[in-house]
Amino acid sequence: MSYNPSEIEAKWQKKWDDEQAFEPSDSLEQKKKYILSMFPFPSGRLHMGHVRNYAIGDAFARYYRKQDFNVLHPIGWDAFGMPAENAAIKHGRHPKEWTYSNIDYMRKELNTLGLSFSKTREFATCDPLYTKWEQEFIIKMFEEGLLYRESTTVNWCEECHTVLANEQVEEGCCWRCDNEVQLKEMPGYYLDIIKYADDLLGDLKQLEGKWPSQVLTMQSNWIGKSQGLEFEFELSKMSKAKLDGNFDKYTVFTTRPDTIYGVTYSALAVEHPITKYLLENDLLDSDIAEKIITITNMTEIERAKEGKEGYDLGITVIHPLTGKEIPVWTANFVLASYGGGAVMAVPAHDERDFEFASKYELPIKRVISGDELPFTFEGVLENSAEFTGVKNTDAKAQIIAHFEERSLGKGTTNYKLRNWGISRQRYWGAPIPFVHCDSCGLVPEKVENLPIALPEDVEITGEGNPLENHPTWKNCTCPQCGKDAKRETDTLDTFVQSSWYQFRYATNPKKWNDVGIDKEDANYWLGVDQYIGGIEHAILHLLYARFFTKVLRDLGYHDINEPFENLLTQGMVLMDGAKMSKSKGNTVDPDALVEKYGADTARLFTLFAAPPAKELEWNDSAVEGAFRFIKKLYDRKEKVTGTTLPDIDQSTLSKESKLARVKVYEALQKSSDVYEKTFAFNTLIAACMEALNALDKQDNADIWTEGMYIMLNLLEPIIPHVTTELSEVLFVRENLGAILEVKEEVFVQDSILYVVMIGGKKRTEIEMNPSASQDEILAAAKEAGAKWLEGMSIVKEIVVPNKLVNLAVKPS
Ligand code: ANZ
Ligand code: ZN
Repeated sequence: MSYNPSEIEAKWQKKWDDEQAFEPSDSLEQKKKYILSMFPFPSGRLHMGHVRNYAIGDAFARYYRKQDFNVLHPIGWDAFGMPAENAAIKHGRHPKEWTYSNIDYMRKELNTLGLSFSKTREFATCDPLYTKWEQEFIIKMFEEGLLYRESTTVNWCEECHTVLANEQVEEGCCWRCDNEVQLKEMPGYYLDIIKYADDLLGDLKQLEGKWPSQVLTMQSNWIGKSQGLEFEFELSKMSKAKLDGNFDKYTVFTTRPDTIYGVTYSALAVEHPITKYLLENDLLDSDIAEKIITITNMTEIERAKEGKEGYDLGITVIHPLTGKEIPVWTANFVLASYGGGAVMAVPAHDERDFEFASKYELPIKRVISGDELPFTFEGVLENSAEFTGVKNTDAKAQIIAHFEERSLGKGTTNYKLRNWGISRQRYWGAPIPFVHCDSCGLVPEKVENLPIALPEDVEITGEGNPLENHPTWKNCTCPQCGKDAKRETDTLDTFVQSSWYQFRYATNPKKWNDVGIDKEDANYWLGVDQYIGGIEHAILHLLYARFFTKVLRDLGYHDINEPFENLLTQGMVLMDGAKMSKSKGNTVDPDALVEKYGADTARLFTLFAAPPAKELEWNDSAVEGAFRFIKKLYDRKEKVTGTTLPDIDQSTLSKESKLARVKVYEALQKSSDVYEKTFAFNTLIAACMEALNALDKQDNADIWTEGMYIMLNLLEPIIPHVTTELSEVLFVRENLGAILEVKEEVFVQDSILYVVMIGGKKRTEIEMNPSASQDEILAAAKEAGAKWLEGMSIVKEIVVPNKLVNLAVKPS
């Protein structure tokens, strides 16, 4: 019978389904592995990126199951979000109907890949039962002061009609639709992630060697911790008067307190309250006011592209140490949202301040000795009163202490990280469970009323927030005083759902009605032993999920510090060097691939064609090659004569059989390293291919039996259908799965093959006893190569142990 993947795969998929073969045990005693591939968004169809992600995850899950671990390998759906609403607008489908029908379709597609997922733990994040617990967490966070509502300038995408988190703005454009992002003042809900900045930064240490270092660096830069001095600039008398007594002083943050005596001007953000006051009260020249407003309307990215630009605000401040008067400007490079939105400028020692001072002819004062200006290196202070002569690296702490002693300022830490804006003005999301009451203000919904579900009868037009436009949904009573009140119509950012799903899977589904996260289950299953997903989530999802883990820990839901113990970031799937995407029309449909070659081929190809972290280039002939290998493996079942591992006497074997055995055991030896350390599945597969070729060059039935037994074991996590089928047909199944032992005797060689190179060319081979000396090897090589040495004299002799002899020659 020839290899028929569709028959074999259907048979085993049904069997696995019927037996519920991949449910973890309820017992929390056994050694465990939690293997998690990032869950998919139910866009409608699987793409090759999914196949790769899930093939990698499944290989881990099946490998550890074979080693008798209790394995949790779940799947679910990241199911809220914009595309569902776009489908509603474009095709008139209800987001809920669109989402759940996509899930049904994609679940079938996943099934045809033979992935060993737990079926009882599957959920979609739009399930009301999931929303219910998420809303509870949100309320708890509010009660703990970690969540607040505030009106601020936000990133607004007009195309998506919603606010975006800073993390979702890429080069000034919306990460989803690429539309240019605008700044807009509006109220929203924020999570105080800055409160956890130090914890998030510090714990990156624990992940070293377990996460790609590039991801750790990106997270650390994103958090962007810097230490320095915070102090206040007092406004001059004249300036206070100009500002009608509304302002006395403002705060600045500097990482270079050592340069304090070199301050020659100060600059405020265009959004700074003082700049605003001057603008709004007509205290600036109209042409300057106009230019400032132009800057206000630009995004940070646009401002950066413009080059340094600023305007004298006509006010001054007093230098805190010298008492000198300093001009105050507004400048487009000062960010409103960082360090108080104001800076002390030191043109002599900062590139940016130097450029600005040069452009506007502001004074430049050197306070660190050195050569050219700006001088941005370490050195000794000058022109700095009692600190003159101190090394600038030492002066930092001394000047901070000086400020602190005189209550002029304090040493502080600042973060680039902004608090996480979680409000979205969209329908297809989890409602933020708050109520606006005229008497009580902002009131959280009562926990017993959760979930606050979405209304189904909505009109989705793309104009405005459908919840806001719904005629009745937002009318409610205040949970506190019982008077008429209005429900919040913002919904949660979908990244909130993916921040805690790892805990939901870990919670035994028998408890899903009663708890969001079961503490004992969570403590047993987490951290995730192997997390697999795209590098595009290096900041967003991974930072939020780490943050949620810490918050939920502090709220008492579990005792885990880090959610994802080990992280593998898979590379992209490319076609002709470009990312596969619908818009480029260069996608390969996994369904068609599975239909033509079978799931095992699809899986083998994705794991063989490249190491998992590298990009994977689509290649038709590699797919063919994967298929041929599986077919050959299948066809060799005839060679197997025993039903279990035979006893083999190494001394009776032919040279070819010994070599085949070496190749088989080399593959076996590789296996645990590949699954547990290097993840280089491609090398394990290549080793199996070599072993099969070597087996083909000999005819010992025991060697075939042993070789097939071992290879079926090694390949089962990668191509589970055909290997399980063959194991069932050929072997006593119970034995398969036991940890195989590497037999060292196999590698003891009675002779070593040396390639003999003469004059740079491979000429012949010699077989040497492993104990042969260098001289003996050289002598044998010269004898075997005699005819190529005729008329030549040897100028150099090299013996590479266990490999080759190289004789360099010239005509004699
Ligand atoms: C004076 C100075 C002198 C500075 C010098 C640097 C070099 P990081 O490391 O990124 O935290 N700064 C402070 N607030 C700012 C804002 N809202 N927008 C733009 N720039 C701001 O950078 C902190 C430094 O960036 C601060 O130290 C401040 O300039 C500037 F030779 O103060 B520095
Ligand atoms: Zn009330």
